[in-house]
Amino acid sequence: MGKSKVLVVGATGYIGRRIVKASLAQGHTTYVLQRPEIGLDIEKLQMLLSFKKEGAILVEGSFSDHKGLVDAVKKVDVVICTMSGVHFRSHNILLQLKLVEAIKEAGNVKRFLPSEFGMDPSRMEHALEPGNETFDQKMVIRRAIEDANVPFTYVIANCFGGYFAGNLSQFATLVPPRVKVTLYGDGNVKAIFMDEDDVATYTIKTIDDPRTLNKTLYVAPPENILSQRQLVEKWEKLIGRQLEKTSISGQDILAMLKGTDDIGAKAGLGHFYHIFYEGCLTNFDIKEEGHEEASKLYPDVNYTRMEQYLKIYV
Ligand code: NDP
Ligand code: GFR
Repeated sequence: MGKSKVLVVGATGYIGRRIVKASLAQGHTTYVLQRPEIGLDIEKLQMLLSFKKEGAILVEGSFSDHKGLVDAVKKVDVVICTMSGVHFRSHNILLQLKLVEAIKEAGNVKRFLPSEFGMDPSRMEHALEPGNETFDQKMVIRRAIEDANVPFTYVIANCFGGYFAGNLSQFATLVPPRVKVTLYGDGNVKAIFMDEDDVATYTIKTIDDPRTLNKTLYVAPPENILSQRQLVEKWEKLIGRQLEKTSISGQDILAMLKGTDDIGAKAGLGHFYHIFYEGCLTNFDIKEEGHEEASKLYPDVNYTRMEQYLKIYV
């Protein structure tokens, strides 16, 4: 049986574009949803045309056109959705319900990967508002998938390097500090930092793997399970000097969350709190819960370590 044909929905997005690239690189016939709603967004159109140059097939479709979605889904075996899920960008996770409906009606899809790619929402029932919204909505999508008996894999990608490693996990910036760094508590809580291209590679690796059918795939390679302090040490080695370190308490973060009206900042602060004070990414055993870890299933992937990932920021 040949490689699955793939449809990527949300293809011009931050992780979506990387998943299109990985799907093509791994030899899958790759369809990309071209939404008429992008209108005059020339960057999106140009990116879609660049995918076409790389061999992808553009297929018109819109969340507001059920039949069009069904027709698009009927062309493939696997559907991957990378719908945005962050407050300071458009926030449309629930639109995926229309995709689930289309997949259910089409009846041909062997695997659906909904837009997860972050923390495991099934472990975030206690999450702080308003960041909890993303997790609650992802759970609504999971229930719709499972109620419709749509085969699935949930990909838990932990922390994208671009949002959490390049900045040494500093809040409200995407670049690393060069003089002083703020640690969350003692900076020793373990998190998991991932190169986004590796997340895409593992995602495509898993779509035809029976071991992850109707399972959660955690992307948690051992050498990328690091504390913030360990991440800072890698940066200090790269720049050849120590940073001055200050510490912020969990209570201070919660006070900052309470003290701002910016919904994106509130959501982000909540996520940072769960990750760097509660250790929500590493305070459980993946195997015990019957799930799989990507670097164990696909040891041939030479995943990017954070000392490599940080080099571009020097
Ligand atoms: P983006 O913000 O890049 O958006 C992805 C795509 O969503 C867009 O390109 C667009 O698709 C589609 N989209 C957005 N609004 C609409 C709409 N109104 N109608 C139809 N489509 C829409 O998403 P990210 O890549 O940042 O996030 C993807 C997933 O990754 C989310 O689940 C998010 O929670 C998670 N994430 C995880 C992070 C981590 O650190 N682990 C960090 C950031 C996100 P199109 O290309 O068709 O225009
Ligand atoms: C780690 O898992 C996730 C991370 C997730 O499941 C969903 C969303 C995230 C990211 C968000 C992506 O945009 O966590 C925080 C947020 C990114 C963010 C970073 C938000 C506000 C900030 O000030 C910020 O500073 C780097």
